[in-house]
This record gives sequence, structure tokens and C-alpha cells, in this order.
Amino acid sequence: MLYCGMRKNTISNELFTRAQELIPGGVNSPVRAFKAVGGSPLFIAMANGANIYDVDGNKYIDYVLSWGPMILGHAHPIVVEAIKRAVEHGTSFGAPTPLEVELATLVLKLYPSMDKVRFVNSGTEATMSAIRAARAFTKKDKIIKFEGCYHGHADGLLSKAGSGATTLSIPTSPGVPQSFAAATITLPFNDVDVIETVITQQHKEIACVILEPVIGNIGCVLPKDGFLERLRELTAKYDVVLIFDEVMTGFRVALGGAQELYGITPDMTCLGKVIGGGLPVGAYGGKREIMSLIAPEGPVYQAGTLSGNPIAMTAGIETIKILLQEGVYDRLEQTAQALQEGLIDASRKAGASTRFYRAGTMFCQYFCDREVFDYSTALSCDTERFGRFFRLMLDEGVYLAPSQFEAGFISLAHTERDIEDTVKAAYKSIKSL
Ligand code: KE4
Repeated sequence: MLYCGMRKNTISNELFTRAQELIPGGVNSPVRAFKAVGGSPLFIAMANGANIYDVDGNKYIDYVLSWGPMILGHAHPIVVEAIKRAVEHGTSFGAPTPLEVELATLVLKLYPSMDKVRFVNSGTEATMSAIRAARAFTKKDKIIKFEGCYHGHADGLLSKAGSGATTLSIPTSPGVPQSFAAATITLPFNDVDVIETVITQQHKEIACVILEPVIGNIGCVLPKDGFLERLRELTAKYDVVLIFDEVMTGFRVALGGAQELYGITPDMTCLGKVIGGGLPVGAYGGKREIMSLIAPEGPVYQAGTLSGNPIAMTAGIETIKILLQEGVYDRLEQTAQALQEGLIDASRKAGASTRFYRAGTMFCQYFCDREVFDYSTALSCDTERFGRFFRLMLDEGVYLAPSQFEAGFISLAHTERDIEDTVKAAYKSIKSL
């Protein structure tokens, strides 16, 4: 029975049946299929502010926000008007525009660890390109990633990956040649001893370490005190490029990302999501000596038909200009704190064992009775219970990420009333689990 819960989902179900005949799994990105939470995905008709509306006319408070990008809320009028004006001047030229210069100026000001930045079309492109640059710069081949981190679906990065890969229990995907996988060392997050041993012993072969400084792809896992600092010391000492994948944490844990929040200066940074304001933009950048290797300045090839697309640049520029306004992050912090306190209180009152983690405007509530600090502790959570909670919250009009192994997000558009309604819905849902 293709059914999502108490609310009418007739049209969504019909569309999902048709979509599955046309598109693998009926979706264009696996985690959207609701496989981890049961039921069928909602097909969305529109969204505005903190709300999303499905094709059956059901309204939800949205905590997915397109997996992070919609930090202002959906269809912000200033962003919409700017996009409308931009499309009237053409949508793509395959040539440089002033808009790329404007967004690059904004980004380099907010991420001073980067001397130069290159725009691409997704986080996947950003991370795979950053790794290519790091390998060229160090003339070494191996990379280190951490269990549970997801850096997009480039071949060498799909080992013990998070996000949909963990949700669907295919963390190391078929189709990746063994030779690619052999060049990727996958280590436990937050384990300083292991990273120290591996870098000390193998640094002559290791080009870079790439990580999510806060892991948003197994929920929300924070770095333990000293972990990032030690990682920075070791990579600096042994000529290993430190790449912060801030596709999710960028603009989310702080305006200047995790590197601002934790005061760590990586050698390279990858950005995405918020930087495009809901349109396809990824970016990678770093120290001048590394970025000068990128074609056409240097020999490392990377290209893209729609890179720096003027409409996408416009959405990113307008979004960041609003984020730069006085008091925006205070407002976001107040909303996020109210949600955190409310959900912790609701689950305590309802008698459930949960653990809540947050970094800025990204969060996760785990159904478990122990601390979550890495991939294995995240996997020990009760995903079946989370699935029931997710569906009950949908019935209450709250749209959470359809997986225990995803982060939730808040926006500037979420109101006190939205938080109150969400907390009430959580208490009622957990009570009836
Ligand atoms: P994209 O290629 O999906 O734009 O970015 C890949 C990526 C890279 N790095 C980090 C830290 C990321 O979180 C992502 C993508 N995040 C997932 C959400 N967990 C995107 C949602 C999806 O795959 O549908």
C-alpha cells in the first residue's frame, strides 16, 4: 500500500508509481525515496518561507530545506525578484560574467583561508576537484576520509560514506574499481590516536585528509575537543593537504563555516548548498599555491558548461547579502536554540531516550540512550523507531529529514509559532510511539 500516513497522499502515490517506471527508484536522489522511514515520498508542489506543500495540498513545516540550501526559507522575495530580473538577460553564456566576480569576492571575504575559489555545479564536483588539486600539489595519491562522512558520489569517496549510502546500507558502492578504493583510507571520526598512527606511518603516500568538520551525513556529529586541532597539526607537519568539506557546514554552523566556529585554517575548502541559494552551485578553493595549479592557470584540468551560471550566481549573491545583514545569525541561533530546548524537553516528558546534537542551524535528534560521536555509535541508534516518529510527525504537519542519518535545518523564516507547533507535534508523536 503506497501510503504515507493519516493525510491524503493520493496524487503523490500516483506520481510515485509513474516515476518508478521512468526514474530509478522514482527519485533523482536516493535519500528522497523515504526507504529508511517507510511509506512513499511526498511530491512537492511548492514551498514558501518555512513551509512546503505537497501535490495533495498538505502543508508542512519544513526542516529539510532542500538538505540545507534554503537558509532564508523558501522563495525569499528578494532572491525571487533578483532571479526573475536575471533570467530576462539570458540564462547561460559559457563566458565569464561580473556575477562570478561578485560572488567570489563575497566568498573569499567570508572564508579567508581561501586565496582563490572555483565555482562548479555541485558539492560532488567541488570535493572531487579539490582532491585532484591536492594530489597534483603533493604529488601523492592516497586520501584519508572518515567513516560516515559523505562528500558526494565521486568514485573514490564512496567508502563507508554517510547520507543516502548509510541510509540504504550501501556505504561502499558497487561499480567503484578496487584500485580507486585502495587509494582511499577510511578512518573512525574523532579518534586522534588512529589518525596520528596512519599519518605518521603513511604520510609519504597521503595527499590529503578530507572531512566534514561537523558530520551532517550521519545526523549531526560534533568533533571532540582537540580533534580538529590535532588533525591540523599532523597534516601541517607531514605535508598533507587538509580539506574541509563545508558543503553542509558552510554558512550553517556559522557564517564563516566550521573553520570560523572552531578557529581552524584548512588548506582547502569545499562549499555548496547555501552558496547557490537553492540553485546548483558548488565551490572549491584554498591556498594560492594549490589553486594556481588549476587550469587554465596551471595543468590540473577541471571544467563545467554551467559553472558560474549567472542565474545561480544571482541566487547565491542575494542569499549571502541577506545573511550578512546585522542580527541574522542571532535570530537563527535563537530559533535553533528554542527548537533544541523544546525537542529535548518533549522527548524527556514523553519518556523517550534521545540524544540531541546541534551546530548552529543544523541538528539531529537520535533515538538512542548513549552519546553519538562517530559512525558506529550513530549506527547503533533505533532507526525503526525513528521511522515511526518521522511518519507520525508528517501526520502532524512536520517534514523532517527522511532518515535518522541526516541533519535537520532551520531557516530565517521559521517562527516561534512553528517551533511551538513542532515541539507539540514531537511530544504527541513520541508519546504514541
Ligand atoms: P551534492 O553533489 O549533492 O551537491 O553535494 C554532495 C555533498 C558533499 N559534501 C557534503 C558534506 C554533503 O552533505 C553533500 C550532499 N549532502 C546530501 C545530504 N546529506 C545531499 C542530499 C542528497 O544526496 O540528495
